[in-house]
Amino acid sequence: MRMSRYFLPILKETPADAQIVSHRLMLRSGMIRQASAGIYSWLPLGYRVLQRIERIVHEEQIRVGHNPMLMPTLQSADLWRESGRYDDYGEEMLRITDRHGRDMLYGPTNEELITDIVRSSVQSYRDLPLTLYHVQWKFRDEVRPRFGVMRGREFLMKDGYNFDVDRESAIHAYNRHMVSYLRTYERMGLKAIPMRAETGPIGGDHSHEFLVLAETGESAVFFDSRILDLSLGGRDVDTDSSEDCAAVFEAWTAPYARTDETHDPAKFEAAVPEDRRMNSRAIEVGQIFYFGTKYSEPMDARVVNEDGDRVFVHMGSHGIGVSRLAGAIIEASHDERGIVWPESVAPFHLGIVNLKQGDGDTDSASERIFARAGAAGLDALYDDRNERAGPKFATMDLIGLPWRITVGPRCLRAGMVELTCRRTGETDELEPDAAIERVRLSCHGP
Ligand code: 5CA
Repeated sequence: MRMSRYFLPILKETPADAQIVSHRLMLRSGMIRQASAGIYSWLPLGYRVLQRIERIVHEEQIRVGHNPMLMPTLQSADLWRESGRYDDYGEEMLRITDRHGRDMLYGPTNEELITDIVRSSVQSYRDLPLTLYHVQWKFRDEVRPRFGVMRGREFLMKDGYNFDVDRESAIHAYNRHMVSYLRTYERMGLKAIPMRAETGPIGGDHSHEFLVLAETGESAVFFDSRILDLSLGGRDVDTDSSEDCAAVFEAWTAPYARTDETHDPAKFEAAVPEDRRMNSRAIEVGQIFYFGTKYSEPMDARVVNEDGDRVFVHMGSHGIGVSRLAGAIIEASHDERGIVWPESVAPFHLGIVNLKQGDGDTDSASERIFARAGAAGLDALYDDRNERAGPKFATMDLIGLPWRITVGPRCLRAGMVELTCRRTGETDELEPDAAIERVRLSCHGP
């Protein structure tokens, strides 16, 4: 992409109403624009990030055998009356009436709709276990939408639903989701800690939230510092094995880790030596639930089990805050100059800065690097504007691309360009092809 053709409405001033750094940086870098309270347009730069986050979520879901699909944003109120949640959900639900006077709603979540789909087509235990998911916009009429995309009214969520013949199988699904979520967040460069949680309007008695530590987070958290040493790394967990998934669950839930909603100070002190007791603020980037037959009973979703009995299916649901993650990643990764994107979710892998636009040599060298980067499978943003070096560098630093190749007349005379790493600030002089190869290796591996 050429900067001269790109819609990148950078703000010079820090927006006064943005209280936290991710919100400020998303507005300043032209990633999002508020449409109304808690509702945002995703401008080209932000949309790229959102798509990359979504893609990682899909890849990790598909990797463990979950079925991607897409349900609508608008739902009929009838299904929600069946489960009893139409009245229970309260003012957070946006209720709509269509021209025929039928009650509709903008989905805040999809337990009812998916249960309806599954109950009408799945009759036997042989069709289970089954996990279906989608990534779709949700609407919750939050009393206090704030912090930009962190607590929006309209937001993008991955929500998934497992259907199992009994509790044992559903617990495997729960633990498998824990493995898959840990992998998902690790790929985004985040340390997300599972913490025992309340279940709220989704229901059930078994739930964990995933929290990313950040000073600006909405949750207060209390945990054993040992949990910070845990990492799945590249470790291959066999997610078809309930033992392997249970082992990950045990390891990650053994150390004390709770949010203010479930925190028990006496237990904390008894379980964790003083020098390991930590408390912090954190952002909730996902939550998993096991709620047994809470929906299948009122909605009569049953299958015939091995003994020939018609039993209610056991269910759980699982959510990842896809749009919230864009903010959470910035909270976890920025400096005084702007965003520092992890390579896995960066809107472009690299920026190319031409220091002397209009000069035959720097122009042709920059064009060549731009073409080579594309051929190497790298997304590059080429700053081909007739601007001074200072503002060009400031823009690249603000939007936080992991790598920058600077093409200037002095270096070029020696056949070299500068390669700068956004995270470390380190700069090396290299031949153009070597610079591209270094970026390619870093972003895509050998
Ligand atoms: N049905 C279940 C799981 S599919 C569910 O709705 N879970 S949830 O309520 O916990 O939401 C899942 C994730 O969506 C949360 O962990 C959070 O990361 C994100 N989320 C929830 N509310 C908002 C909001 N107002 N703005 C942005 N993200 C949100």
